[in-house]
Amino acid sequence: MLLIGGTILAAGAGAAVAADCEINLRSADTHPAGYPTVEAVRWMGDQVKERSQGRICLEVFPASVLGEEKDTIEQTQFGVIDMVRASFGPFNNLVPETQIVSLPYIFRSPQHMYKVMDGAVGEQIAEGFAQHDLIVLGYYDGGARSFYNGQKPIKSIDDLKGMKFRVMQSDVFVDMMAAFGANATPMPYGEVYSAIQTGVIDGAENNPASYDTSGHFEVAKYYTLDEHLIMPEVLAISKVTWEKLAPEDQALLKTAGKESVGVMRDLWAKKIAESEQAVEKAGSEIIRGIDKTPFIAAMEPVYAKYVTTPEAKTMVDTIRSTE
Ligand code: GTR
Repeated sequence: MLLIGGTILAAGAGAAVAADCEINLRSADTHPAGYPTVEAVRWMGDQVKERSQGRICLEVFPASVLGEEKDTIEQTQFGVIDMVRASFGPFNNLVPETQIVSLPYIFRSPQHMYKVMDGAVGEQIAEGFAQHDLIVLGYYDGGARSFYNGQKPIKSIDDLKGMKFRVMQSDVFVDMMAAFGANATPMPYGEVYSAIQTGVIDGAENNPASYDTSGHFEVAKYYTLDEHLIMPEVLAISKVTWEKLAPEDQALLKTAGKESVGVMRDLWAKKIAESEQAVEKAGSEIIRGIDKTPFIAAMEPVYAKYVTTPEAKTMVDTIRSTE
């Protein structure tokens, strides 16, 4: 966001600036147009424009055009980009408060995750983000992440032994893979397709919508619904941008951001069903109904490593006792 002659303009060369807006906000997303996260922030943009009588414009830059997630997060911290929507994964090493809710099998269901993130735990994590110059506008749904690869159907935990999977750039997931008996290769999302295609890795893990829209199903046809991670995602605005806004504009963005959460979660359920159908039609084999008990049991060392402080233990207890 730039302030030029009393008008705040979007930062960056060549940014599309709507002439009639006083404030132009740019939001980054790794997903393409049509993906629920992109459409929810677009919805928010429409609301914000309408409610500000056209003073505030918010534009989503999808498909990683502003960079890979880790870079756009950093740029948002510095105020080069105003907003970012990303998984909790790439925040794990930066905002330690995000780690507990990123542990494998911590949530029983998406509804359990919503309840936790919409309560005191979500607020505590928002304070962690704020310490790193990111103001939380809402928590989105990152679905349930599962393994996929191009070699063989994974039906039990033993099938994972020795295989190489891409994970998000987070120590939690490197430890998770070791506990599963597999090898982790952390890398940006945009590099995964060719890494599988060229055999640098055997596969990756993600939710059905990402498996579909990234095209990863084309190079990794076996998708096992082990659902090891039910992940929250975040929509955050840069503190640098935030502090330049009038309190009434901050309130407007907060409200619209919060409302966009419901829009995203509604779109999500529909998208998951569509994606599962689409990849199966394209030849993917979805392995359903596996016994998750050994997968859950194998995560004990990961919990032992990350749930050490009294605060972490309290957070785990609060999550587990949330009905
Ligand atoms: C997706 C998530 C993205 C990104 C991606 C990844 O599910 O929505 O924000 O983190 O996974 O694996 O990098």
